[in-house]
Amino acid sequence: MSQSFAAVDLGASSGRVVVGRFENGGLSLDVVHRFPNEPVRVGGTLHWDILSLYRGVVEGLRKAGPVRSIGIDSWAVDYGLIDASGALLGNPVHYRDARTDGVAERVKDLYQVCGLQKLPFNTVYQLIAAEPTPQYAVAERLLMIPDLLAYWLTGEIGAEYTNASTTGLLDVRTREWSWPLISELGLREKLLPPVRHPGELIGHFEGTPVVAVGSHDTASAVVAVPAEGTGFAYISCGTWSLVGLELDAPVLSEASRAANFTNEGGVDGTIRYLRNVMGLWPLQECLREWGSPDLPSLLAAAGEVPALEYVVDLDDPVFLPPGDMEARLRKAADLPSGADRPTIVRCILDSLALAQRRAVREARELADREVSVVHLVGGGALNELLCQLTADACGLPVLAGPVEATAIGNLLVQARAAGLVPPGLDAMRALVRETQHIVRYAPAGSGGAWDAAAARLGR
Ligand code: LFR
Repeated sequence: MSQSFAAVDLGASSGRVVVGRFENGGLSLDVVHRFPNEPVRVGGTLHWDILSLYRGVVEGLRKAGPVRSIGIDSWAVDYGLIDASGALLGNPVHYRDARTDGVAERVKDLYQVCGLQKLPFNTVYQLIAAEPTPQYAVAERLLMIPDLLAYWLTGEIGAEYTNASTTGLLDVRTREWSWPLISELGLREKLLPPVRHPGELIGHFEGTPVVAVGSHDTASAVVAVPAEGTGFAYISCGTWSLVGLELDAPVLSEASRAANFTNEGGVDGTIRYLRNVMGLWPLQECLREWGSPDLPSLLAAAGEVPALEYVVDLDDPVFLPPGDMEARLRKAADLPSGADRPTIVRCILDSLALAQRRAVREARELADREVSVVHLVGGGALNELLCQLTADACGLPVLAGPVEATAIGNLLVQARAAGLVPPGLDAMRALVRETQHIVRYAPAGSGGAWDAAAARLGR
């Protein structure tokens, strides 16, 4: 029987179908299809082009050939509404759209129920913004993006747990929908489908099983963090940097709420205790504005720029929306008008390393956890300058890789459901350690310059 599995992994700027082959204790990956994910602004609203994503998924699955199963993950919080006939009611709205501006401020604090960082785009705030629309009035079900794609592939409806945990409507203690909160907010209970868990069979696509994985991309990425034991922090670094710890139970203290830490649901009942740090988004936006210049030479030049001369607070929501990123950075960092692109890139990376350091430090204090190493997974692991700066800023070794953590986590959960990998996160992580390329960055310097830069930002 084939030992191959297909991971559908949708990111904010592209989607991929990755085939993973488990053989002789090894795991080999083959990216069989890549397709763009280009948001579309229509009538003043920023949407995901969900049908083009679905086409990419189906084309990729055809290219993948025969596999034992299929798993789907994507970014979190966004959803589609379907009517009683199963038809999609409009294109899903992008979490960076302005429709949620000011909504969170109108809603009571939900931390004790859902344990989530207050981000303006959490599903709950999007739903409250959508409530007055005719689409909402006739909606029968809400399906998160991976659940919507799984529905189109299989005809089956459900809400995968790790992604449901990002909605703000799931009770962080019971791990079920919080019906009291849902009715208190005046939302319709019926919208929310039954919760399903990673490893469960969803249905079939052309005869191939579709299996629930950690359908929140960050949940899958954390599965593939090649850590040993519990004394580690992780950074899942791509468009966002998700910086935090893996815990057995949520931290719901007032200090944790005030520090805006999230308790998202992980695979195998773990809690992903983390903060959303702005990540590589400002760099990606600058590169887009600059017409996609060669990144390696830009990073090499940024490496020559003096360290920490210009830093910004990347946790500032001013950097959330798309467009005009260079102008926003210049203003926030008070950059001289002659500052060139390498200086801007250096400002972004120094600021990102600082924000990551802050999140690692706060997470360990708030959760009272010893941390001796930082694992940095995802596309950011390819950025050597960022990895070194992160090690220096944190004063801890950074183990960078795997780059494909999300797809690997997706594949591992499927392989485990098929009986190819033993139970437990440790077994999956051992397999990642044995089969994937990981680079160690030792911290350099005393950390004094980072303390001073943090003090300049008042953080
Ligand atoms: C990362 C991610 C984050 C989530 C953000 C928006 O891709 O899934 O975890 O907060 O995208 O959905």
